Amino acid sequence: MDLLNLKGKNIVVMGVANQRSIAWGIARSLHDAGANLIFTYAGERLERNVQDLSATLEGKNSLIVPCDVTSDEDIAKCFTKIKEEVGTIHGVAHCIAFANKEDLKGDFVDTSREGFKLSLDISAYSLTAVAKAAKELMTEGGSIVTLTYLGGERVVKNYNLMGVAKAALDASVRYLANDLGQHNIRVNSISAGPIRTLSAKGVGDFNSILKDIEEKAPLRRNVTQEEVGDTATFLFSDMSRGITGENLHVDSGYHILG
Ligand code: NDP
Ligand code: N5H
Repeated sequence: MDLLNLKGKNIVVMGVANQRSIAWGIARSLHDAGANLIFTYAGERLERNVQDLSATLEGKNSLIVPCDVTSDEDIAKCFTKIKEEVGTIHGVAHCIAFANKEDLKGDFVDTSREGFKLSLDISAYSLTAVAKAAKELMTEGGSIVTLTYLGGERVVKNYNLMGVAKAALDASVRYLANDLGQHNIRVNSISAGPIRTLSAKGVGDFNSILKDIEEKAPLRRNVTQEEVGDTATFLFSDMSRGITGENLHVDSGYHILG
């Protein structure tokens, strides 16, 4: 019996920058479950990365579409192209966030208006803009999954502006779940433990953050892209059909600690 029921389902994966991306972990897990993947990327410099990575997946070539989520025009064009190519979609993995480097250190109180606007636009508002466009293509129901971090629930050193952006994202998940449930579209998030990706690069203290998890988290180890990917596959699958507006922590249990 195929409990996942993902074979041939069209899932849009947004936010593959390279092979370390959490989005790539999600893509591989969904591919193994038999889903048909559509990739979106922002910067032109990353188009080649996404092409090369998607070519490593067996089977037919994936559709790859540009989408800078700060642009309404890009989002509209992107989902129009996807509609032309595949018609119906069944899921979207939203793996996108950004904050200026200077807003990820020092005091949160020093955050600028422009930095705040940019980070909240890319990291939080984009989920709503994407959900609205995706809803039109989810004619058979669907599942939307985004990625969040513990720093949106409590103060985590240096996460600063991103913590406020994730809090907005987390609330957006609940309001979107409430709006879209009547169309059989579910909206959930995964709160991932720290994973060394391009975004995490250059973040001071990352090694000590990973070490702290190894010492204190209930599972006494860090999590991997594969583990987050498999949880996303669960959230896209029929196995999670009764779950919406939820945040699942894939963090070795670290969030339960006081
Ligand atoms: P990556 O650097 O691999 O991915 C971040 C992605 O965001 C990139 O593909 C980047 O594309 C994309 N992005 C940034 N700005 C835009 C934009 N304007 N339009 C479209 N895409 C954009 O890092 P991760 O895999 O770590 O990050 C994925 C998600 O996981 C993020 O939401 C992050 O907050 C979350 N997360 C990460 C954790 C970690 O420890 N790594 C822990 C918990 C959550 P481009 O470079 O083309 O702009
Ligand atoms: C407590 C921490 C460590 C400190 C905070 C890190 C926050 C990182 C998230 C944001 C999204 C990183 C970011 O925007 C970096 C950019 O300023 C510079 N990088 C880039 O532009 C690269 C090239 C592109 C690909 O990156 C993006 N985002 O476009 C949190 C960590 C323990 C966990 C973590 C790393 C969480 C998270 O949300 O990613």
